[in-house]
Amino acid sequence: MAIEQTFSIIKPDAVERNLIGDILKMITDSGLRIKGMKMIHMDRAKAEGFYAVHRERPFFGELVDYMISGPVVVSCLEGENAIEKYRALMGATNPADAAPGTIRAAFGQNIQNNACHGSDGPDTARTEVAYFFDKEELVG
Ligand code: IDP
Repeated sequence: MAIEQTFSIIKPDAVERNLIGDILKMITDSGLRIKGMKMIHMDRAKAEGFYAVHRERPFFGELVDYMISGPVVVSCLEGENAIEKYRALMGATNPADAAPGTIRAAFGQNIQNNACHGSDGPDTARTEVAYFFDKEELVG
């Protein structure tokens, strides 16, 4: 199976509740490696650009408000089948539907404040990693 990279965000609700370490532990326990990582506080333009694909959805404004409500931890993760593996580890978008043992089942609060983001495919992964990281920041 191919070695892939994917993009992760530990979202503001999880950072606020001091869950960075717990979530990173789940990520590294899954075998994924951290290629690059930083804590940032997005401004509105950065968050709107990141979620541009959702611009027409009714929750877009609230989603952007939430994503800029506090700092987040962004990372580039690497490993075999990393994109699918991380999506499975996160669980369903709505924590109420997320399987036991997933990050969102453990730490998500509701369909919006769901603790983490992960890229949904190879093209998105490439775009999202490049949106937050320069090449020289991917040192892992
Ligand atoms: P994903 O994060 O599981 O890929 P998407 O459908 O791409 O899910 O949605 C992006 C983010 O938008 C979700 O992670 C969540 O924070 C938020 N979101 C999705 N659906 C809703 C909704 O119905 N109400 C409010 N926020 C939502």
